[in-house]
Amino acid sequence: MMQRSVVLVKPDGLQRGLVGEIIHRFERKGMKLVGLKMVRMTDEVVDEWYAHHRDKDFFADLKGFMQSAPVVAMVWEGVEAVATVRKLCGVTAGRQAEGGSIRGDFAMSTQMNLIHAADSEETAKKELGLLFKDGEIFDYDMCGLPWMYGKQELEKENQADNG
Ligand code: FUP
Repeated sequence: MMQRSVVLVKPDGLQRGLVGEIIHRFERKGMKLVGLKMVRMTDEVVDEWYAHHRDKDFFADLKGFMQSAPVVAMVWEGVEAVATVRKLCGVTAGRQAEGGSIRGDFAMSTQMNLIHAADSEETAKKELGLLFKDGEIFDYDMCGLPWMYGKQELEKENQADNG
């Protein structure tokens, strides 16, 4: 199975009308959308999601922000999806993010940086478990796949599955 990454369009992205723009970027890149939903993040989910930030001085603000409107949660699949998605997002601090990245093009802030992306395959699995149920992740053939990757790249993924 190809790697999966979890992405959230945060409340600022929803409020600013950037949901379509953000989805479009991953689509154009050639990634496969396998899960998509709108959710309000509960206390429990935010605490787990940002467990590594729970002691930071910005945590209360971050939590309030993440719960200030729904988020749009997505799961994107592709070869090395986690790193690829992070690259498209740009670095955390919007003002420092490179032009051409989502944050670089649309964000001025570190907190209001429009988007969350899993930082490792392990985190992606944890996040997927927090927001998606069985049956909310879809397995289907993407007709454009042979035009997104070379044969050897796809064979390598299949070998990883079988071994
Ligand atoms: P990222 O992995 O890019 O989402 O970044 P971090 O895990 O470092 O931070 C998670 C979120 O905490 C950021 F999206 C915004 C918030 N944050 C702040 O509000 N202030 C900070 O100084 C650092 C992070």
